[in-house]
Amino acid sequence: SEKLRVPEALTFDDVLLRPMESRVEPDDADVATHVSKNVKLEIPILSAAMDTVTESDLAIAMAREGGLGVLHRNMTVEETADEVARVKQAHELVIRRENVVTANPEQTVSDVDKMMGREGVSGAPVVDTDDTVLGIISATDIRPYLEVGESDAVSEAMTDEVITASEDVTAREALELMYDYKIERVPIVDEQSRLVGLVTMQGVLERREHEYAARDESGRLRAGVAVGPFEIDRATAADEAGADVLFIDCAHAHNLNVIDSAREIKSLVDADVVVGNIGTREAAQEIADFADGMKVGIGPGSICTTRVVSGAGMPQITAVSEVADVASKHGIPVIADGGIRYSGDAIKAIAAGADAVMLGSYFAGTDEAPGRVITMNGKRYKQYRGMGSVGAMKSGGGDRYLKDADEEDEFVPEGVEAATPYKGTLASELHQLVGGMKSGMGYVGAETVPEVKAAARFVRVSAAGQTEGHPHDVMITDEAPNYSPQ
Ligand code: RVP
Repeated sequence: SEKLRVPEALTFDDVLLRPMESRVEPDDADVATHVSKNVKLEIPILSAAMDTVTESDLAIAMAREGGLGVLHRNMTVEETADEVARVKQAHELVIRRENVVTANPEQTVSDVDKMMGREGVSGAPVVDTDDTVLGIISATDIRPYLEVGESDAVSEAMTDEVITASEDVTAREALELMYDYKIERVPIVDEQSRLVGLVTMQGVLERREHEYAARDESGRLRAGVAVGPFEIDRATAADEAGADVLFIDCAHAHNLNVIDSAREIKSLVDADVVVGNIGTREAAQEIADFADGMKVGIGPGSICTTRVVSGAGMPQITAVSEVADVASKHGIPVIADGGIRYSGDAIKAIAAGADAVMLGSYFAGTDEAPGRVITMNGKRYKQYRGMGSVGAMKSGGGDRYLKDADEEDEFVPEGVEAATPYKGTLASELHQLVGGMKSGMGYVGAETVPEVKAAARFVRVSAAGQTEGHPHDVMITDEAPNYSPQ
């Protein structure tokens, strides 16, 4: 029958990149990309908005490495605003006044010593009651006093010729002051010499270490936030807190009620609005007039049971390429979300037309992800669960998936709760991921993400070819950092 003349849809393991003529050395490949119309990143990687993946700690680490963390929404609107603020304020060159530890001139030296220990700082500006900077006191100033004069006043022990700078100081200028005067911290003052912030040597160095960090125009780290399709309040609160990109977080964004609401959210916020998830060209056409980005993935996630439970889904390579066909005509970036197990999958997604990729399980095992390390049978794991799992829905997973029940046994979950191997730092995981993607760029002879999208070609892989592609007929004795048998 006509109905059974069905089109074929492909996923990662069905295809390989065709090796092509190249002069591209992987080290020279440039992976910078857009995740949404107005947000460009140095690496094309996002972390999933899941409560076992992205909270502010991981989002900060992602942005420092050049990617983007998307905060999950299994929390109150106030908590979302706080989490966004934490990311935006992390690693600012100038620590703001409210976060600067200060001393007052009448305090005793031993008092200040204890306070600095408690706060984990090794120096503090000394200010009087109206915040005028009188001096600066450091552990080095204090040390001799602790032996012979610990009840002396801070005003005795402090350095009172303070080198200060104004708010518009650059990292370079601050470093020069520190070098010239052999100091480690420079108080930032207003015209009345009142303290408004502090620049520390550690802060400057940290910033230089992360030259590719994702930053907004004013130098703050970038933050992405998931918002439910009907959560106008969370969207506006996240926007006001400084979120750079809002992600409409829905399992099926080709729902016309969702699209109406997403359009309304877009009209209310300054942040870019990425709409998802979708998996077809028809869905892409429906949102092309207002979306700043399109996120693709109906059922590919490692913890996702949508395809089994609902019978619906789109294998990810086909889904990405259908959406990209439409999005590229409108200049809208595409994010491939879910199902990526290896760096090879990530570069295949880009070859199929994505501008960036989003991963959950890949990052859930890192130190920066929420949750603690658990040991089972002598191996270390971290918890990883679908946002449509019973556990996540019970703790308020929102309306991403059908949730029309109060009782646990009434939920119809579309995800599972699982554990994923413990992996160490996010930075080392990202290093492997991006390194592998650059290697792929070398094989296809493409030096940039747009070149991969335009030039890469696929070949179809048979079951025998698939087996051949993995280690075979050997017993692995030492695990590689970027490969584990599935
Ligand atoms: P993966 O990287 O394969 O672990 O997939 C992560 C993605 O899976 C998420 O970004 C999200 O789109 C999807 N997800 C999250 N929860 C669920 C679920 O419960 N079905 N799916």
